[in-house]
Amino acid sequence: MSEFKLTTVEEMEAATNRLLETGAKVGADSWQMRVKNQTPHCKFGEEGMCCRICTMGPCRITKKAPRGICGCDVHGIVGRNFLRFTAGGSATHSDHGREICHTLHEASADGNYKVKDEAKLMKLAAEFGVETEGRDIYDVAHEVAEVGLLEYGKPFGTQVFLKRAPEHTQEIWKREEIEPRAIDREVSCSLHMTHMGCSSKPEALIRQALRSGLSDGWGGSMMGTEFSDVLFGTPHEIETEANLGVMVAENVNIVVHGHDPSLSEMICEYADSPEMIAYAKEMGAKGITVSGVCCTSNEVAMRRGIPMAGNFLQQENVVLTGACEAIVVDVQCIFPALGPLSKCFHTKFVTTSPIAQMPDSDFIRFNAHTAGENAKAIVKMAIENFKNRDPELVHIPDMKQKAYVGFSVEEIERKLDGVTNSQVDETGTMMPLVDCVKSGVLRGAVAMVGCNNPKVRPDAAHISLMKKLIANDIILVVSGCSAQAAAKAGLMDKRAKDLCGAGLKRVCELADIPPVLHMGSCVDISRMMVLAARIAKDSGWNISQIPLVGCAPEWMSEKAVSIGNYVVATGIDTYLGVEPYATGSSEVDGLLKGGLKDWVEACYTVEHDIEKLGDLMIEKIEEKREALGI
Ligand code: MSK
Repeated sequence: MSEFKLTTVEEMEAATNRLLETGAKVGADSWQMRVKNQTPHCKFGEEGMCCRICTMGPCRITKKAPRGICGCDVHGIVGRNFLRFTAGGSATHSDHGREICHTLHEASADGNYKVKDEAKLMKLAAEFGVETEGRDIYDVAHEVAEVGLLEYGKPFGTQVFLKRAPEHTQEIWKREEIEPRAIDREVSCSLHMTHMGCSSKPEALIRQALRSGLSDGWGGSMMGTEFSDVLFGTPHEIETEANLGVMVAENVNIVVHGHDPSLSEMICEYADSPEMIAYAKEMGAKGITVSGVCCTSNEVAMRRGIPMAGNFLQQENVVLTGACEAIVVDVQCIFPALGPLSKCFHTKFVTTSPIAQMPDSDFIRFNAHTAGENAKAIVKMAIENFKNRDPELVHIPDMKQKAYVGFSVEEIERKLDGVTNSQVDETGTMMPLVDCVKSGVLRGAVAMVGCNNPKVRPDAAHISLMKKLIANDIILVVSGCSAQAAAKAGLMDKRAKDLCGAGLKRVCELADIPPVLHMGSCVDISRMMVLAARIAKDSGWNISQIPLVGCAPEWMSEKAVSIGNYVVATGIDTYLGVEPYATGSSEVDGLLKGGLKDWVEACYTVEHDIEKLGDLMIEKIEEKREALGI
């Protein structure tokens, strides 16, 4: 076995710089250049103090002008902006979940989509009160999908998945009046509350921000995760690779990007077919390589072992290799820059969703009925584009790491059973993990999630924090672009155990896991909520007592704020490396960074110094241990 060495951020940056040289040759724009043009950023925007929700303004709050034209003060303006930001994220995740529900509703024994995980479907049916006895599996699937879809607009009651939370958490949600009702209602209500002349009281706005976030994490996102598992299989440990070196110069390279696995699953299926491989050979390539960017990549990596070319701020790099025949996108986190950039190369930029339509792209409208044809057309298009490459421009950085991914809650449970002698009942238990934490073999856990953001040196915060935490016997569960940062660095290679403290190293050896566990895409943070709930139930602790914190050191999107809100509202203290647009109001900022504790037993901490951010998380974990007397 070759000697194991992490890939450093410096090495990744050098690879990017080399690609940018190619970009300069063909006159390509890049995010690195656009950041320069956009800084310094508008201070009013950064602090959340600009109001443009009616046409009397826009109003900006200054010492001289402490109120907008309607009389709203800075606290109301910042609070409203924060709530709108959350609603945007909640809507986005939840609509993704809804699309998956529709796909399940279309599934049939002889159709494009089938039920892959029947056991999970049956579990969901029981949870949703759907009769299964003597029924055809697809009848059950369709009814389960319908119940899921009704969660978006049901006139009465609260989200069905809330019952998965421990009673204590459910009581808090009820007491604080933040139990999410219908998913769409919470988004609508947020927009209503922030309309001109409605709420301007920070407490009311932030309470609704938590509620809207919860409708995502314990509603729409959870639906997205569960239904994806039914359709495409619940992830289990699988080996893959990460970083740009997964692209293969001699092959047709297709890169899938976005979030919804429905199309990418089909593309993987066709790209692997003997017919398409033969066609690629006919066109002069050796074969076909599908790799991914962002969360579509996480989805297909977790279920199929499809390699991960990169994360959010690497999306332009895949085109800059000059070896990308097609970058195929679905929804979310896609740079519109990919259109003009692809025009500098032979790359086809293929948009597929009416929700994410962009200039300079080939739009192939994808839907569940035509999924097979769509995927086949896209794979063929990429193959036929191979001959258009300019060999002079081809450069794929020789950089990749091995990664073990696929740690769903079910897989973590299975793996951790090997660690201690706890009895496993038929429904499984988290006791082995709890025992490790109690004994101090593991000090605790960090759920690290989120994006890249040019405000933070890309990937540096994720990787340095992970290294610090595992060295302190703190296990990581990760998702989204944070997961890809870990994989690119090599932290999902099982040999990374040698970078851990003695306790975590032992756990990694016994359970045969890497110290950083890939739990999936952005919607899969709902898996982390289920994991926390399971640990709480099995240990008898409240979620807020578990030596567990959340962290998003490089976050950038509205979805991340929605996530942060549901993680905090679930009782998990959350640490950020980038400020939300809320510092303009001492009242809103104070609530987020402290006041929320009185409502939901957790709050946010923001620290730009990444070293300090790590120290603060370790301190919090130790504080929680002490409070538990362990
Ligand atoms: S893809 S939301 S940049 S994690 Fe889910 Fe990455 Fe953030 Fe998009």
